[in-house]
Formats: sequence, C-alpha cells, structure tokens
Amino acid sequence: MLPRHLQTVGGRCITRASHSRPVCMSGNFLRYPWWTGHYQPFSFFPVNNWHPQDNSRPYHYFGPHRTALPGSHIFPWFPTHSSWLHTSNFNMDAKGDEPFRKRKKGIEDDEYRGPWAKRPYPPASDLRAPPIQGTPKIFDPTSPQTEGKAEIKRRWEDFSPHNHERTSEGKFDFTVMSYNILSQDLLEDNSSLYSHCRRPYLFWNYRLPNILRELQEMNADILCLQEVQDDHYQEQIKPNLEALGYICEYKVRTGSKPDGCAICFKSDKFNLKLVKPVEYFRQNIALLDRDNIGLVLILQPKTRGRDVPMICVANTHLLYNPRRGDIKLTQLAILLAEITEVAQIQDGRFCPIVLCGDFNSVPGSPLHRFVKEGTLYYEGLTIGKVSGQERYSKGQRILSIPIWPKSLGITQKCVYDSPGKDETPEGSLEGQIVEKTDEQTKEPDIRVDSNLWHHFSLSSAYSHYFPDTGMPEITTCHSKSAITVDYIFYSAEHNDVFRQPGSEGPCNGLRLLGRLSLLNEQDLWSVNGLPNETNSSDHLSLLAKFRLEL
Ligand code: KL2
Repeated sequence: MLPRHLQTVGGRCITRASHSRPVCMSGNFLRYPWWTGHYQPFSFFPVNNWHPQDNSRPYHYFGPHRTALPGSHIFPWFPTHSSWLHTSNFNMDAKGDEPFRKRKKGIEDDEYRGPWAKRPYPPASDLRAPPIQGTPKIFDPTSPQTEGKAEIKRRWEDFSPHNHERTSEGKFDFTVMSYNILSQDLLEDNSSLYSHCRRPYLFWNYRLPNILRELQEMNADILCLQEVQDDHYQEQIKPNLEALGYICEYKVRTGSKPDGCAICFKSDKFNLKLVKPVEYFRQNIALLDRDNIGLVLILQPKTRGRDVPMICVANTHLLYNPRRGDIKLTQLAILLAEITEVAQIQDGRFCPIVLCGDFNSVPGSPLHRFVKEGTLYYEGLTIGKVSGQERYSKGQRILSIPIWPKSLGITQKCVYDSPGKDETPEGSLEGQIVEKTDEQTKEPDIRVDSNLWHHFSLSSAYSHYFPDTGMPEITTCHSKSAITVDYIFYSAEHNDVFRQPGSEGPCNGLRLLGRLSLLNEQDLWSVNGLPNETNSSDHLSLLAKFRLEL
C-alpha cells in the first residue's frame, strides 16, 4: 500500500515497476524496518509540525499541455502549485549494460584514500566513453528526452498564508535548491554503490543533460550544488547555467579530489555582495586533515527601495566518513564561524541565513540537532554516533573536550576568537557590516565544558518524515543506504510554520512558503533507486520557497 500522499501520484509508476525486474526492489524493501528504527523519529521530530494547509492536490504539468510550451519555461507557474519527478522504469532491454559487479572496498575511509587505491571495475575510461555523441555545449531544453519514461510526481507543498495578498509590495519571494549532483569521479571511485544501476545511465554524457534539464525545470533563484566536478563545472555546468541567467560561484575541494560546491543565483534577482570560500583543511591541525569545503555568499535582492536587507547563502559538503563525527563537527564549526563573520549586520544581529548542503548526517543525529537547536552537549558521545549514518557506530572513541584544539582559533560558540585573524573576504558589504559589538569581541569562556553553541536559530525546510505514514524522507539512495543527509536550513521569522520552538534568534527571518516533497525509500526502489534513467544523481534535489519581508 502506498503512502496516501503518493497514491494518486505514483500509481502509474508503481504499477509499471511491478512488471520490471524485482530483485533489487525486494532486497531493499527488507532494509526498511531497520532504517526506520535507525534513529527515533518521533523523539526528535514529532510529526505534528505538519502544516494543516498541506493538502495541496498533485498537479501534473506534463499532461495534455505538455507539448504546448516547447522552449518556454517548462514550469511557468512554478513553484506555486506542485511539481513532479521523473524516475526511471527498469524495463529497457539493452545489451552489454549489466549492473556493475559488487566490489569489496579495501579502504573505507574514502576521503583519505591515497593514489595507491585500486580503480574500481569498470575502468574510468570505460565510463567516460560517450554513449551519446556530441553533447551540445549549451543544453537544448526542447529535446523531448523524457518522453515515454515512468514518472513519480513530487508534490509542491504550499505553506503560504492564504490571506488574499495580491501585491508583492514589501516582500521578496525566492526559491532555493540544494542538490548533490554526484561527481563522475566519485561515482567511478565508489562504483559498488551503483551496482543496481544500468550501466549506460552512469555515463557522464548521459547524466549531464538530465541534470541540466532538472535544474532548468526547477528554475530556482538560488542553486546550492555539491559534488560539482571541476572540469564539468568549467566546461559544461557554468556555461549552461549562465545561459539560463545565473551568476555562478564555485569552490573546489582542497587536495586531489576534483569536485566542489557551487552557488549560482539569478542575476535578475540578486546582486552579489560578497564571496567567501571556506576550506576546512588545516596544515598544522591533525584533526583537520580532510579536504572538504564550503562556500558562503552575501546576496542583495534586486528590488526597489534603498535599505533592502541582505541574505547569506552558505553551501557545504561535510566529510562522509561515518566514524569521524569529530571532524564533521569541527568542519561545521568553521563554517558557522565564517557565517558569523560575514552575515552580521548590526547590534549583534545577522541577516537571514540559508544554509544548504550535504551534511552526511541523518535527522535526529547529534550533528543535525546541533544545527537546529543551536547547542549540543557532547560529553561521552562517541565519534561514530555524531552523524547517525550507521546503526552500529564503528568509531568508538569519545569526543575530546574540547573537540578541536585552541589553535584553530574558534571558540565553543563557533565564532573566531580573534577578529580579523582570518583572511579578508573578497568584496565588501558596502558599510552594511558593522564593527563587532562588545558582546562579540569579549574573551571567550575560559572554562571549557562539553557544550557547543552557535549564534543562529535555524529551522529545516523539510520535516524528514511523512506525517501520514511516519516513513522517512529520503534524499540519497544507492545500494548501500537510503537516508536523508541533505538539508536546507534557514533563519525562520516569528510566523514561520517550522520555526524552532522557543527560539528568539538574532537573525532577521525568512518565511517558508513551500517546498518540493521528497519520496520514501520504497518509492525510490520501485523505480530502481538512484541514479536511474531520468534522475541522474544518487541524491534528490531539495527545493524550498522563502519570503523575505522588506
Ligand atoms: O554520502 V555522499 O557520498 O554525501 O553522497 O559524500 C561522500 C559519499 C562522497 C564524498 O566523499 O563520496 C561518497 N561509501 C559510501 N559513499 C562514499 C564512500 C564510501 N566508502 N566514499 C565516498 N563516498
């Protein structure tokens, strides 16, 4: 039985999938009870935060009018009503495209794997061979490549106030997408995760048009992308997004891995005020020997009026290693310290913050709770439990107190303890960022206890469980796991539906107006998991719409 919210939208797909190859599906369904018990949803996320207005009807845009609007914005109405997701049906009959053989990973700590690591089967050169000749440099949105493919619809969940407001005066609405697009290099390095996939769907030249199409169809005002491979960004992704009206900023990982994070925003919606690339690697700190990065932008909405508030948009991909919660928390602390530096406006207040990314941590985990609750008591917590990615944590060491050394220059409140020590960011806020107040410049607490804090009051745009079934929302799904690791956090204003209870944060806030619904694991496996014929990453995109009061 399908969850109620998908009964109408997924029926066609599920029916067709039941005629397709069932092996993979049944195996993965069995994992389901384990997963739900993995962390207790209801202790952290009572489903009663579901908004009563969430009764929007699924809307199938690609119905009878599908061919009526070639070349125009595929979602001219988006995102006020609903949306959809194409997911593939496992029914194509091609030769020579068997799933990958399972590969036993020699070294689990992928991100620290040296050049000695063996290349997975098949060789990278094999996957790079283009099965589709002549991918156009600029993607052509009119080519009907999604024709005839199975679909699961993703609903647009509308939380906007129904108060008949007609004027846009005094408010600025914008959409934000967070999407880990699966770098080809990581796909090839971890090919055992994709043993369930039909091989042609794993070629970059097959995946790229699908990814670009999805970005174009979603038409978000701000894109926060992770796992963007350097050469693909420069040669394909950036030019295509620029052709769609985006300005693109990018930060590649340190070290030898050739992927990074991008933030792209619509040039007709925002002015760029500041770019702050953030590296977590520190030469002299053993804990910080990993090459993950973040990227922070300050954007100014383009509206009439002189004192338009800024917004801060941050994007990151934290360390994967499920055992190294100590590193993940320290990487997060660095990002929060950087946001604190650039997002201050006056009197210890901050501009609204949107924090997106792949945090490699599940809902309800200590790391996730730290982001949302602004505090974490970590005494006695083992490093393998911080992210909650694995049921049985393998990292048995207890977090040290403090977690990171003083030489990092970041306090337990996730702020730099000596202002101005860090390099000056490019650009400026043109006088909008003022000197630190006495409160912020005074010495940090000498007494070190086992509490972490941060300055922001952040809510999650997603609920992480479906309110009617209690099933987890899934943001990444491959042969090893199906979990949520991607988030859009934001500073919520006082009327917001998902404002953290009791929070009176120092940020001017945003109001969540809607989001694109996620799927559960069962739905994803019914169309052979991710990536598949039409969804070309092992993650789903997250999309939320916000309102900024001017
Ligand atoms: O989970 V991810 O995928 O957010 O989608 O982040 C990491 C993993 C990414 C960057 O390191 O590569 C993937 N098992 C599973 N996934 C892995 C592994 C592994 N051993 N190593 C890297 N990744």
